[in-house]
Amino acid sequence: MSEHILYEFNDGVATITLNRPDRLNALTVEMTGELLAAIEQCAGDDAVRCVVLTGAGRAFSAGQDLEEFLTVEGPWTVGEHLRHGYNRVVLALRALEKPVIGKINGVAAGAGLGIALATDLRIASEQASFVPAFIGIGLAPDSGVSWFLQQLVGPAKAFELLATGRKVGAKETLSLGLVNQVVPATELAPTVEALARQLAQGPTKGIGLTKRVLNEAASASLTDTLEYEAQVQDLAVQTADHKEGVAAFLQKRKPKFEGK
Ligand code: T3D
Repeated sequence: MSEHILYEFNDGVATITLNRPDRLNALTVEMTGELLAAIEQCAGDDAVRCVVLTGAGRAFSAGQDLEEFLTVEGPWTVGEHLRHGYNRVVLALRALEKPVIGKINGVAAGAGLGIALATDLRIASEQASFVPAFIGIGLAPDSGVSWFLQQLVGPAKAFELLATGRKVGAKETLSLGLVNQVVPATELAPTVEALARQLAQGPTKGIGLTKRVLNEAASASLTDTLEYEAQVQDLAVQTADHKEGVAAFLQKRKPKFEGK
């Protein structure tokens, strides 16, 4: 796709790699735009049934490139920069109705942490860590980090992590529920590959609708969620994969989902 955002496609799985390893995949305005374009490509291509997001080298991403941050000139405020860049990336990941696996190969900091937490599930290497780096440079959280952390670990822990900015090692990310699994570095690629393959062979529309319901439920009442689930289920029963799933169950065979 570009020098700093790599895009590969294999067997239903698109892999997007942040590729600026000498800067720990720190994100520039250009890279953020290219990342958004890669996510949009995944959304528009029916052949893509699972997405893996990772970083090249020893980091997932160190967040905003701080050298660029100092030198960016133009009419935009930082708030406008966020609205145009990271906010759109985070929302695009949440809106993408396909499973997105965060393959957390190393440190994820600042906006890089927001992007990692916007994936649907995260498999981390033992060498990975999360650094809510904002406070280290006197900033408040952005890129959704306040929202995701509060959802995942509750307000008191979220405050502790954000106000201290301390590094959270892989073991602790697992115990806090920030990642789904931690594996030795050498096991990261095969573990993610096996899971991505499994998800890519699943009922993609049903998985997408599951994500839609979870997104909505995150900020809705139980009453509203029950109603929304009922509406979404009306859509799910119309999918070919639902019909295949029921037929396969009754015929006592393995379903063959086509993602339709
Ligand atoms: O306008 C807007 O949109 C504002 C948005 C802001 C969102 C944000 O993301 S704010 C947060 C920005 N990120 C940070 O503050 C993190 C800065 N980096 C670090 O704290 C550390 O590098 C890490 C904890 C991530 C990793 O530490 P370590 O010891 O493993 O690596 P290192 O030695 O610090 O970094 C290695 C190299 O990468 C180093 O360059 P060098 O010395 O080898 O030439 C370092 O300068 C560079 N690097 C790391 N992070 C960044 C970076 N270069 C530019 N920007 C970075 N964010």
